[in-house]
Amino acid sequence: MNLFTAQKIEQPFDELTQVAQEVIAGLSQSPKQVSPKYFYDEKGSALFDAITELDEYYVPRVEKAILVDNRAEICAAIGSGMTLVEPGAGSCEKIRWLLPELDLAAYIPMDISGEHLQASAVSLGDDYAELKITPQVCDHTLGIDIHLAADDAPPVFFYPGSSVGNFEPEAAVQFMRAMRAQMQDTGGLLIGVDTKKDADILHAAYNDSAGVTAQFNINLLDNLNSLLEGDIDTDKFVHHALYNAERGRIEMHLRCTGRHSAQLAGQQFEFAEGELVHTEYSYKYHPDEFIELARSAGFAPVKVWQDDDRWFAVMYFEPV
Ligand code: AVJ
Repeated sequence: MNLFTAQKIEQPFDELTQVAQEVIAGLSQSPKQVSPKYFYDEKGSALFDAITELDEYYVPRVEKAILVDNRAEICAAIGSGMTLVEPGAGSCEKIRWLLPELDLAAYIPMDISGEHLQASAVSLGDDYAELKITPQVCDHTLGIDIHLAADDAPPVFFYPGSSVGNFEPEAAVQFMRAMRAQMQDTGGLLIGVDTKKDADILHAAYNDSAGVTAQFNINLLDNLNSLLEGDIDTDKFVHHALYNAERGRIEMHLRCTGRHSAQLAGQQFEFAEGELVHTEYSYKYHPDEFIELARSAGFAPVKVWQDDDRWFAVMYFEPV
C-alpha cells in the first residue's frame, strides 16, 4: 500500500496514525477499498451478532452443529495437554462447545478489542476455574506471536466461523504459515471453512431480508467517520453484495448513489455516482481446495467434518 497515492496529503507522514494511513491508502486505490476489520466497532460487533441470529446466515448454526455433533472425535484429534490459541476469539463462546471434552494445558484467546476480551476471559474462567487462560490483545491480521517457550505445551490454533474467508487465498496461506511458524513438529489447526454452494443460498446469506447485513456494511462508514474525524454522508451509500462464482467469493461493497465529496483524516475523497467501495470478501472453498492451501502453508489434513448438506466444513490439520 502506498500512502503517497493519497490525494492532498496535508499532514506529514509520521503524524498520521497507522489506522489513518491504512484507511487513506485503501481509499486512494482504484477501486477504493477498506479492510473488513473496520466493521467491528461496538455497534458493528452488535450488528454482526444480530447477523448470526438470522435464518438466512446459516454459518454459525451449521458450524456449531458440526462442532457439537463431532466433539468427541474433534477433541480426540487434538489430543490432550495442548495450548489452544484462538485468533479473533471475541466472546470466547465457540471454545465452550469443545471444552466439555477438551483437556487443555492453556487457552490463549486473542482479540483486538481488549476490554471485551478481558470480560469474556473472566467469564470463561468462572466456568472453567482449572483452565489457564491468558488473553492476548492484538490484531492477528498483522502477525502472530504467542511467545511459547520450547517446553510449553504445543499450540493448536482454532480459527472458526469462516473468518479465513476474509483473506484472499494467497493471504490465507500467509496467515496459515504464520500459525505454522509458531509450531515445531507438534501442534495443529482446527479451522472452520464455508463451502461453495448454490448462489441463491449465498446471496440470501449476505442480502438478508431484514437488512441487518446492509446496516452492518453501512456502519463501517460511521466507524471511519468517528475514527478519523470524517464527514462521509452514509445516506449516500447502499449495501451491495454479490456472489462471484468464478472467483468463489462473496463480494461486499458500498455503492455511492450520487456524487459525494468527503473528508477523512484531513484528506478529501471524491466518490462518483455508482462508484463501489469494496469492504469485504468472503471466500468459499471446496474442502479439497482448502486442503491444498493448507498444504502449501506446511499443514497436512487429519480429518474433515461436514454437515449432511455440506454447507460448511470444520477441518483439522497437523504440521508436516
Ligand atoms: C465473520 C468474516 C466470517 O464473511 O461471512 C457476515 C462476516 N459479513 N455477513 C462472513 C460477514 C457479512 C463473516 N465473517
